[in-house]
Amino acid sequence: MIRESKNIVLLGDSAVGKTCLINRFCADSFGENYKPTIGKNVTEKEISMDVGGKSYQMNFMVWDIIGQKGYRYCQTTSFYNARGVIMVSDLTRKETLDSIMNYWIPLVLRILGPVPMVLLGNKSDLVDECQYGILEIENLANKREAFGIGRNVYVVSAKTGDNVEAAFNDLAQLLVKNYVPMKLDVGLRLMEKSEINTVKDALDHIMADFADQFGKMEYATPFLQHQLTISNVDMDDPARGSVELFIKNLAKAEGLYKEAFKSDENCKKRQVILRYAKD
Ligand SMILES: Nc1nc2c(ncn2[C@@H]2O[C@H](COP(=O)(O)OP(=O)(O)OP(=O)(O)O)[C@@H](O)[C@H]2O)c(=O)[nH]1
Ligand SMILES: [Mg+2]
Repeated sequence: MIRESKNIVLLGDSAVGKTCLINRFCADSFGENYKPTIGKNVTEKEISMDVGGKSYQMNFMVWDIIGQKGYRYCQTTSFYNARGVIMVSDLTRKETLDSIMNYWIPLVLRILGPVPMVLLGNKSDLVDECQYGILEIENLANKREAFGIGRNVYVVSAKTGDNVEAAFNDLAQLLVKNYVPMKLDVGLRLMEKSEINTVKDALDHIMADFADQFGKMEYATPFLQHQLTISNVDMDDPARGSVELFIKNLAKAEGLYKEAFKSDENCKKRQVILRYAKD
């Protein structure tokens, strides 16, 4: 018996069903209520399998991260040492397939390189609403040679559970069969001043900076979540006033475990970042 432990991450636009797929795979459950993921959550799952006549016990650490576009720096800090990727699109919204190519794959290539990957079209239970099928996902997967190892595609449903286990197991097999060296040169590089155009960019930068100082995004997530809620921040379209309040509330929370001067300094730095935003 060979024991392995691997970090994998699910990526894809908001509301494609990443959290539901993880709940289905790890806990065999499903909920209709949509609660956007902010920051990062980690779930563990053990799977056993045979590869090339050897039996493996794989400890999967499944990472669930913020899917909203525009939070590139939070996304980067959340998945930069993952070893495999599950790319998720929503069969009822064609634009979620397009953004795999336009947004998610370029981000993965930059941060991780060509790691093992499977591509999913989720919500296959909504038969009448599907805008595309497995062929379109296959076409995408075959488009560029270099963007991932494997690139098998599945049409799945987190709701019924159809094909969910098969897809995760496929990635597990890819991870056992392929040794991919870790890219060592990537860490958090915060945005240049010129890259901060919108309040959303500034919020992205501030959250990533907070998580970086905290240690890890998964530990920072409950704090960020709470402070965003009490500051009334709308992640889709954050208002400047709410982000100002968020900065103050973060500093208050940081004051509980950091020296006062450090939380003041952070507060001032983040106010400057927000001032770069032009909208
Ligand atoms: N019918 C159907 N609905 C689904 C399926 N998977 C997810 N949903 C619904 O889609 C919505 C979004 O699901 P989530 O898993 O929260 O989406 P997400 O990708 O984690 O979204 P973010 O955290 O914002 O990035 C929820 O209302 C789910 O109930 C599915 O297979 N079939
Ligand atoms: Mg989610």
